[in-house]
This record gives sequence, C-alpha cells and structure tokens, in this order.
Amino acid sequence: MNRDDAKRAAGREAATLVHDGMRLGLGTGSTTAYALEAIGRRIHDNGLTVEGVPTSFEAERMARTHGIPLTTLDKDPHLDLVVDGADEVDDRLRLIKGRGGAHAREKVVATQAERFAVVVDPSKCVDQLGEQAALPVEVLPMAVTPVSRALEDLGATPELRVATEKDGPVVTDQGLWILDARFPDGIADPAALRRTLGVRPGVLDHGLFLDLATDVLVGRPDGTVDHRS
Ligand code: A5P
Repeated sequence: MNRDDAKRAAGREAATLVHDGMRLGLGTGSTTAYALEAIGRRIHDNGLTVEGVPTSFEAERMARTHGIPLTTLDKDPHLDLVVDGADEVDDRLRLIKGRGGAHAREKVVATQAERFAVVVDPSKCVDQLGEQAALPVEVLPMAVTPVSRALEDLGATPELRVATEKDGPVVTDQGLWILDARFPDGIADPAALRRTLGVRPGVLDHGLFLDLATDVLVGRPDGTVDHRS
C-alpha cells in the first residue's frame, strides 16, 4: 500500500458522486486522473450520460482517453460537480492548487459549480496553508520582476518555474509564466494575501482557493476515504 493507493481511493470515491445527466468540471492532476478513469468506466459499462468541461489541455487529453464527452462553459456555464486535486488542504477546506500550472482555469471552472469535490492523499492535509507547498502565481512574462519584488515585500521567496535549464520557463495553457512563492512561516492570512494579489497588475491568478471547496475526500493507503464537508 502506498500513496498511489490513497489517491486511487479518493478518485474512485469522487466518481461515486457523479449522477446521470450531470455537467462536470474535470480537474487536472494525478489524483483526479483516477476519478476520470472511474467516470469513464461508468460511461462505458453502465451508459452513464455526462459531459465535462476540462480545466487544462492535459485534462482534455485525459477525458478523451477515458471517453468522457466534452463541453464548454459557453454551452454549459452551470456545472453540477467539479472534481479536482489540491497541493494543500487545511481544516477549513481552503486550498493551495496549481502545482500543475492549471490553477487559473481550475478556479474559473470551480467557481461555476454547485459542488466542488477535492481529492487528495493524506500528505496534502496541513494546519496552515503554505507550510509545505509554494503558492503558484501566474504572471505576464513582462511583469515577472515587479511581481517578484511585490511577493518579496509580502515576505515570500518567489522562484520562476522552469522546466529544465535548456527548456526555460514553464509556459501555462494561457502562454504565461509561473512564480512559485514560498512563505517560510506559512501564509498567516490567506484572505488578505488573496486581496493583495487580486489587484496586482500582471498577475492573472494564483493558487489560493479559499471559499470554493464543498467536499474534501482524503483517500488513505488502506483504500478507505475520509469525507469532509
Ligand atoms: C494542477 O494545476 C493542480 O492544481 C493539481 O490539481 C494539484 O497539483 C494536485 O495534483 P496531484 O493530484 O497530481 O497531486
């Protein structure tokens, strides 16, 4: 039993929240991938009828692999359920997301949903946001230095996300760059930080998801799931 077993348990549990006719948001990441696989199996085996809005090119590719029909927010702006992963979750169901660089689209999709179910393994559960994960901040390339300085003024150590030295900066689905901001003592006031980043020119979005999750499914390596809501 290992971390993958825990992720699989959370993903499969999330798939049981899906009902016939639902419009879904399809999250990004290795834990959500188990949910998409399980939803695809229900479509194939039981004729489940759903459509999903992908949160990234990778989620779109994964949905196609598992035979999940796709839709868009233009066609279906109201979603019944979003399933997505997270990099950190605190006990108030607040999240840091964006290790896969998809947080901007993930937030748009999550905001349109009646229910937002987050799938994680126990390593993602923290007392304070920022204690383990860096906060991803998606920026216009020409604003990377001013935004870095602003993050430093807020007490963070920002680092431009690079693929490899040879490949250079990671480019998001929007064609933008990511600063990973580490807060050495964690994020003391996530709501205040969200307000500050929300009005910072050059920032498209960041990985703080504060009032969005309705359910957190923590898979355990023994296959059981702790459902928090
Ligand atoms: C994508 O940008 C992220 O928000 C992911 O949802 C998050 O990093 C969780 O991914 P894993 O399930 O792979 O850890």
